[in-house]
Formats: sequence, C-alpha cells, structure tokens
Amino acid sequence: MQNLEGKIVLITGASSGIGEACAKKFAALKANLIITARRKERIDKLAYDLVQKHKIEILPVSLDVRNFISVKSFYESLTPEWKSIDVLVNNAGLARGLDKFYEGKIEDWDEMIGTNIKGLLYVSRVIVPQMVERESGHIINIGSTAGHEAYPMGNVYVATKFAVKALSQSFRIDVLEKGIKVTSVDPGMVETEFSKVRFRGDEQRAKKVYEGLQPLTPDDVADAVIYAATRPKHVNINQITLTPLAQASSNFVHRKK
Ligand code: NDP
Ligand code: 8X3
Repeated sequence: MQNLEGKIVLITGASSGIGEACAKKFAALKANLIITARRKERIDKLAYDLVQKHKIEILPVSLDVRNFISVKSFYESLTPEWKSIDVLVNNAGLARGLDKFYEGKIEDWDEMIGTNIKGLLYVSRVIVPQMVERESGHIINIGSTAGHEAYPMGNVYVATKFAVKALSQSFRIDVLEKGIKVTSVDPGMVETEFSKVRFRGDEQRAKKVYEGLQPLTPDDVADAVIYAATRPKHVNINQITLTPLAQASSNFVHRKK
C-alpha cells in the first residue's frame, strides 16, 4: 500500500459532497492538501478543522475552474514545494436542469460544459506538466454512471460525463510512458448538494431523487478514491463504478414504495 503521509493532494470542488469527503479521508492519512472551490468560507473552515485534527498543512484556495487565467495564475503563485502535487482529484462538477434537449437552457449547457469538461481540462493542463517532469503522480477524475449510459433528459450532463470518461482513457494513454497513474471513479446516485444545485435550490425535488432507496454517501465514493490512491506503485486502478445496491445503472433503479 502506498503511504500518502506528506504527499500533496489537490482536490477541486472540496467545499461540499464528494470533494469534502475526499479531503477528510486524505487528511486522515496525513497527506498535505490544496483544497479548492469557489465558496472560500467553506474551504477555510474545512482547512481549519482538518489542520486542528490531523496536524497537516492545508492550503485553501478560492478557484473557479471555468476560468483558465485564474487556474494558471493560482498554480504559478504556489511555492515550489506546493507545486509538486502528487495526486490531483478532478472532482468539481455539476448538473443544471433536467430538460428535453430541445427545451434546454443555453446558460445551463455552458455552465456544465465549462465546469465538467473544460474546467477538468484547464486544471489538468496546468498541474500535470510537473508530474510529467517528475515522472510521478496520479490523476483521479470523478466521472459518473451518467458517463456510461444516457438517461431521459440527462443529455448535456450525460455528454459531459461521457467526455470525462473519454478524457480519462486519453490521459492514461498520453502519460503511459511517464509513470503517472490515471483513474476514473464513476459513482451512481450519491446524496450531496448535487440535486439541490441541479434544481436550483428546490429541496423537495432534490429529495425525491433519492426517495425509496438508500443512496451512496460522499464517504462511500471517497473510499473508492482512497483505494485507488493507495495501491502499490506498480498498480493502476483504471476505473471504479459504484452504485447504491438498489441502482443497477442510470436507468434501472429499484425504489421501495
Ligand atoms: P456537490 O454539489 O455537493 O459538490 C460539487 C462541488 O463542485 C462543490 O464543492 C462546488 O464548489 C464545486 N464546483 C462547482 N462548480 C465549480 C466551479 N465552477 N469551480 C470550482 N468548483 C466548482 O456535488 P457532488 O459532491 O455530488 O459532486 C462532485 C462531483 O461528483 C461532480 O463532478 C459530479 O458530477 C460528480 N458525481 C456526482 C454524483 C451524485 O449523485 N451526487 C454521481 C456521480 C458523479 P463551489 O460551489 O463552492 O465552487
Ligand atoms: C450524477 C448521477 O444519475 O444524477 O452523476 O446522473 S446522475
């Protein structure tokens, strides 16, 4: 098992849900963290709590992954020590709306594509060259079961997660001779702020998504991320799909009445 103590782990979208759970689990393994998201007060609080608890170093950084200039200047502003990122968790992402594609909102499409595809690319483009130079590192992308199978009205969100799957496969090939690991962790339904964000704060509608079944927790997904990140040096976990017991795939979900 790889020891993560003292390693540097960068997590995007660490202010909530899966990203926050990953931060807590990497911190418990004594990794030093760069935690990023747009909501600075949340990541500041998380950093404070985890430093108190685990006596590690944490850099909370306010970052919108959609803005390449910000992503680039954030990385350039890091000290050489912090620049040597060992594990990159590309987690920031969201869905907006659930509409037939011919009724979809252009601003929702732009936000999903800008965050889930372009944001992941921008962060990777800036962080990975130092991994290539050191011939060491691990990129972990959070995909989705939505990247394996389309579901009604998922259209653009589904397309972004198909893109994440394609990028994970491409990254793996592109860095194959550089000793860098690439993993895609692809969850089904996880109860986080995801559905609240998708339905713009409509709590009732968000709750309905998980009605009649026990969804995954953010910790369940973070466990899979940690599993991938702690395998021995010669082992690459290419892809992990995990779903609630009651979910076979995007379209097959068993709900108790
Ligand atoms: P949450 O809404 O709880 O968390 C999303 C995170 O992404 C937040 O920290 C948010 O931070 C961040 N984020 C969103 N937009 C941006 C942006 N432009 N720049 C930087 N950070 C951003 O949802 P989840 O934890 O569920 O989602 C995490 C990932 O997991 C996403 O990629 C999602 O697609 C994926 N996923 C989720 C599933 C689920 O059922 N919940 C299932 C499969 C995959 P902030 O708003 O502070 O910027
Ligand atoms: C999130 C899971 O099923 O809402 O990726 O698309 S789903």
